Amino acid sequence: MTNATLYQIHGRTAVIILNQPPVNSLGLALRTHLLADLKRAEADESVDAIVLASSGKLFCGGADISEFSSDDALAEPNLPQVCDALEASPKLVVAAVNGLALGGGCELTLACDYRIALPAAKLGLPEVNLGILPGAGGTQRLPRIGGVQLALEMITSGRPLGAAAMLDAGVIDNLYQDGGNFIQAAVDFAQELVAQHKPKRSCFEMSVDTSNISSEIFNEFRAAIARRSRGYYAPERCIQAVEAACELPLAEGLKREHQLFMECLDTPQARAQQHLFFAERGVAKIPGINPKTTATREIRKVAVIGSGTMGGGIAMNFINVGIPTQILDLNGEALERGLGVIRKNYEYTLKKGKLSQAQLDERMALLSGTTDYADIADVDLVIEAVFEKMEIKKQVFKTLDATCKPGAILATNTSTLDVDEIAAETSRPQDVLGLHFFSPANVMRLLEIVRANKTAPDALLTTVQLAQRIKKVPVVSGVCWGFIGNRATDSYLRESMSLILEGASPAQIDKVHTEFGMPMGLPSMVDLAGIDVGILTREDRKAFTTDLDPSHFAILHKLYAKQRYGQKTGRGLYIYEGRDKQEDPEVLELAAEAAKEFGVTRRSPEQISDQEILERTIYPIINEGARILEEGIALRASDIDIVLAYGFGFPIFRGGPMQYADEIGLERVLTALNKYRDTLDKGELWFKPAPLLERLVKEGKTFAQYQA
Ligand code: 3H9
Repeated sequence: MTNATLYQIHGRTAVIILNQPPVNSLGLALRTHLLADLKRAEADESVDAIVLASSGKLFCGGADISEFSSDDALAEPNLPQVCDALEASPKLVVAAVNGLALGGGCELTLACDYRIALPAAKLGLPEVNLGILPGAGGTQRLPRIGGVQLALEMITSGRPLGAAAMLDAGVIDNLYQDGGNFIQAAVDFAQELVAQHKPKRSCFEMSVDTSNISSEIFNEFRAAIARRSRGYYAPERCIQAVEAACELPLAEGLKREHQLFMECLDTPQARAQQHLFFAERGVAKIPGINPKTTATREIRKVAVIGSGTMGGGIAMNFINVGIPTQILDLNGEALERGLGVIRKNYEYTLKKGKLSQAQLDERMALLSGTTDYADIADVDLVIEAVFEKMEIKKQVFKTLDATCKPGAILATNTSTLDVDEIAAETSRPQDVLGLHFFSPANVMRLLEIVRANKTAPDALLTTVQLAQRIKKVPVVSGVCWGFIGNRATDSYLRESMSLILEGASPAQIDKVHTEFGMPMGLPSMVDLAGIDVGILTREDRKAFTTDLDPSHFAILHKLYAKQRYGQKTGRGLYIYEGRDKQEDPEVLELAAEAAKEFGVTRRSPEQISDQEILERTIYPIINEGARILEEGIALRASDIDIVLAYGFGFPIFRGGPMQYADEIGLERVLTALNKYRDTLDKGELWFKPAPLLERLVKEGKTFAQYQA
């Protein structure tokens, strides 16, 4: 067990070193030690300055988030008290910021008198991403030290800023670029300040400089972030806290901050966002596979089969991190086109100033194309991204089996097909798995890794770690139709379409979904993705399952027959003029026609409530999630949450469907499912509660408490 802090004396300077791996999160033990060290230094007459430093790679990851679910976060000494003590210390205190200083870590530095930093250091207040706001003085001290605009931007975006930018803003006082011993440099800096009789700089004696800001700044800021903060509770409270900093003396402002912090902390949103924080860090843990004792395979070279949008996007992930990648396409022209698209993508990023010409050249140099399988014989990983048809995929895997070196991992990017069946085409099923990227593959963070029946543990672990290297969040799924995401959301399409058949308008459904927090409603999403694409995917699914009910697809088939494919043809479930859409009476007529054909009872839109739309389209996702969990397709409920939140637009502030269900209560979900099971024509088929859901309700447990 290490000491939470280290205490050293360097001449007349006491150095307090945060020493709580992995990220120096400011739990009760660290806070207690830090405060005790501060008192010790203050009591030592031979000490005239104090340096606060870190023994790790980063300075401090902030408050211990796991304490927020108990009373420990506010147990004394709490973080606001520690920050106040640093600021009130009679001795000069210097923060030595060697790396990331986030949240409470950044707030510690703001409570010090001066800050010295390494060029790689960054300061950030990411609390808003956890559904809260900086609660240890950050909203009051940052506007005083760095100005209102900077504070608003940092606190509402949660994005950290580099040391150079913080130097320009006056938050960092000294950028140490010499490459020597940083703690010694901080000690020297502190002693220089003492020698120059520099004063302490307490925020208690500072007010926010409002001379250069418009009186409208807060409302302008509200308007500027309205789109990205739609549905979120914390961003508005962040703005109110900074507003308070401008209006109130520090002591009053800190009280207001605390009040707003507590309001945020006690919301379902804060619980949801903190749940996703830990869920994201839990996904890579695979029961039965110990990363310390399982040797992984080295991935030095990658090949992607197929040069379409998906193949190109997948390839970019690897060249972005320096892994040479070949794209294979049997059609030379398509290959050239695909390589050209990748170059254009990078040129676009260059134009936006987010990539240099040298980086672009470096990346393109790592990319090559071929039309010959013999050229990819020596790669360590192949990802097939050809047309979503089983026969074509099988042919590709037969060829890969005959061509690739032993030990190469052979992956399919299928989004729905049976990976066991694909693996069976090869003589090495232990090397076969699914890598299901989401479109656009170079942007979306989610990666479903499909573990087939015979996939070897080391092949699985290799791809999980590789996914992290290319900055994806990997979620392991078992084999079933649609894996975790497409399977869980299948009902979302089905019920939305059924509701239209029964008399709801597409706009009514869109409204309920966007109010729930989805980026767009299902009908708009269908039009954007393309009705033709939806129809083709359904044709493929027929090979995998037998229980399909054709009625809910009837309306889409009718639109497809009229070549109304959605936004791209100007008509789908809506009529489009550019991006503007209008309701189309013809769609309602087609729905009535389809309802008649399938014997579906129609109701007027007024008879279909928002509550019914919400329950019928969202609760079945939870129900299917329960089945996915019970069957062991997902390793834990939080993995399903990550897939839905990162890959399917489930609102982050709801934490994914399983967390949402835990929050509103599983009994409520079960009662609603039973109601629709008993009252709808197809109720028995589509609303039968999952046995796991029934069991958890009976036991009074949540999905989070479920252990397989
Ligand atoms: C706050 O400060 C509130 C205050 O304003 C007011 C209070 C009154 N707490 O991400 P990694 C764990 S709110 C607890 O894989 P990396 C993490 O779960 C806080 N645990 O490493 C993981 O555990 P495990 C504001 C934390 O190098 C391990 O550490 N701060 C915390 O890729 C390694 O994490 C933030 O929002 C924490 N604060 O990235 C920063 N941080 O090994 C949140 C990490 O068991 N943290 N853990 O899975 C991060 O953004 C990243 O973790 C960080 C390191 C960039 C620091």
